[in-house]
Amino acid sequence: MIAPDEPFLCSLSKRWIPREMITPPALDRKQQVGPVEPHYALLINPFYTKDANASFGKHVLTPSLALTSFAATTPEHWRVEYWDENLLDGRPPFRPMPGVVGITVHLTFARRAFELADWYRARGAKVVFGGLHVLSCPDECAPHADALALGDGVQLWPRILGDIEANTLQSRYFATYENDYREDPSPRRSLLPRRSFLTTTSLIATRGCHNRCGFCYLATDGLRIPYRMRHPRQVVEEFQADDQPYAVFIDNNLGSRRDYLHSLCAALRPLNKIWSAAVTIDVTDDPGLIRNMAAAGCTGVFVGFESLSDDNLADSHKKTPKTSDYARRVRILHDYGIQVNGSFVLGFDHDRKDVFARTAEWIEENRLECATFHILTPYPATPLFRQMEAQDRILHRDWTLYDTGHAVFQPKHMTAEELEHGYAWIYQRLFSHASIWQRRPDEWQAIPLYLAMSYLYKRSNRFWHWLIKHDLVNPVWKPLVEMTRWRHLRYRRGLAQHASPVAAAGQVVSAGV
Ligand code: B12
Ligand code: SF4
Repeated sequence: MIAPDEPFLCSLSKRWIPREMITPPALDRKQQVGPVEPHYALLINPFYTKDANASFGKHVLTPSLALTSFAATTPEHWRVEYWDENLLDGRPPFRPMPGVVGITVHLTFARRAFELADWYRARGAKVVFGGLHVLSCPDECAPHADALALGDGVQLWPRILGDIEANTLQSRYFATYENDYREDPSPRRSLLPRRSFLTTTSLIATRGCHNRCGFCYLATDGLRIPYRMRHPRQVVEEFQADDQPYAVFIDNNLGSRRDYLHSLCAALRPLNKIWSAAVTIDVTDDPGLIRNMAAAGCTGVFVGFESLSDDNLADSHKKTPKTSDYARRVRILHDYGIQVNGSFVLGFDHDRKDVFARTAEWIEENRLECATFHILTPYPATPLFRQMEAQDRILHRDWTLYDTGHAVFQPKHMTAEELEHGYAWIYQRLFSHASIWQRRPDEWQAIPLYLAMSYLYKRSNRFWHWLIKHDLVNPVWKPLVEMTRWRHLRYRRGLAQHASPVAAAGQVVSAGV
């Protein structure tokens, strides 16, 4: 039992974080640049500050598909390069100077995106912005770019490049997400540095979600993303083509349409590979689906529980089972050997200072292998932002701090400092030796791999930093992933022979997206 005030009785240890994980690489104003290469497009994922409380491993688990998805529509006579500043290889290239620089912009790294854009534009490149922040705050972004892509980049990118060639570039381009998703080309993963990520196979099978929680970016004003699915065959082909043992589905909610997930599992099963995905806990309404997921290689799910208070969930308009039933539902996933990475939001209006202790206790009691925490963050142009603004509770608009690791609004039943303290405490508690041990699997055969994965993921930030710096993330993790896949294949053979769940599944990568 954790005392409700325990988080506030202890002082927290200072977490180690190297400078290059909090400060972006410098952009030299006097730098000599190369000549402009007109048909060279440089695509940049800008630097963002890492949170010392969480695992650095999270940032190299799998790449965002923002850039690779529209890169696939680049005409053949263009050369394309990808640069992720978070891989700690320094600032993006400039010799030769790209004719076009495409930058994805989220609110947390908007400031860095603007700096990069100003630097490249001053040296002759055309800069195109796209991504979530462009959708929610276009007027803030516009002064820093030659063109804004508002909406689906897959439809817009070839048009924008065509207009650049014809010298008819417009300042804003619009596209919806209502097209047939099956017609999109596969993301151009060949651009990605393969050694730098645990897996380069970020897959996306669907977009949208059957929910519209008031705090989620999907509820952004004017953003309409109907639930759209790719053909399971397309997903399977992409998984095979990237030749990795493990894939991460980056869908908002792979479980929104259960009939679809059943057919996707049927298609994935023969691959003998492993994968993880984000789903809502209502997928457990259908235990047959959970069984099919396990048989198809699902080793872990990322579940947005958000809160253990029904009142908080009702306020957010999240359609979800009662929280009193969450533990039983977690057991269904565990029974089929599926690890649960629970995502929890802290600071809702019904959260009091005991929320940290209660949440940690619940996670430990139910042996969630991994948990991810977020301080409630009102993203601009969402219903939550409007509510907070109307109540005069927004503390500031420094978007860099809207990273879910800082309190940017006035919580109802505690101070902003207490909320940040509680957030740091809960991470330290869940990453502690005692908590890792308490959450070990029942099956002793699964414990060594569980411990190896947990210690690597949760207690090795210095090692992560070293791996990232030396491009060793994939070579070092791949053997562990392979071991997990073998264990899982054995588990699946057992599952096929029994009508009820069988023990000792593969304990896998503690995916913490
Ligand atoms: C993979 C992922 C990550 C990865 C990689 C992130 C990265 N930037 O490299 C990791 C695990 C590291 C990560 C970390 C975090 N993430 Co994240 N992540 C995602 C996830 C699951 C998938 C992103 C993706 O690939 N989408 C698919 C692509 C195809 O869609 P897209 O990005 O919208 O791109 C399309 C268009 O926007 C457009 N477009 C985008 N960029 C550009 C650029 C140009 C030039 C053009 C023409 C078009 C264009 O074209 C694309 C195709 O249509 C999303 C949720 C989601 N499903 O989108 C969350 C999400 C982006 N993450 C989010 C958050 C909050 C975080 C964290 C802050 C969480 C935390 N506390 O740790 C951190 C820190 C990262 C940061 N500071 O931004 C939020 C962002 C909310 C917001 N309003 O900004 C999201 C939306 C999750 C959510 N439901 O809240 N994340
Ligand atoms: S369930 Fe998750 S992805 Fe769906 S709207 Fe709510 S927060 Fe967003």
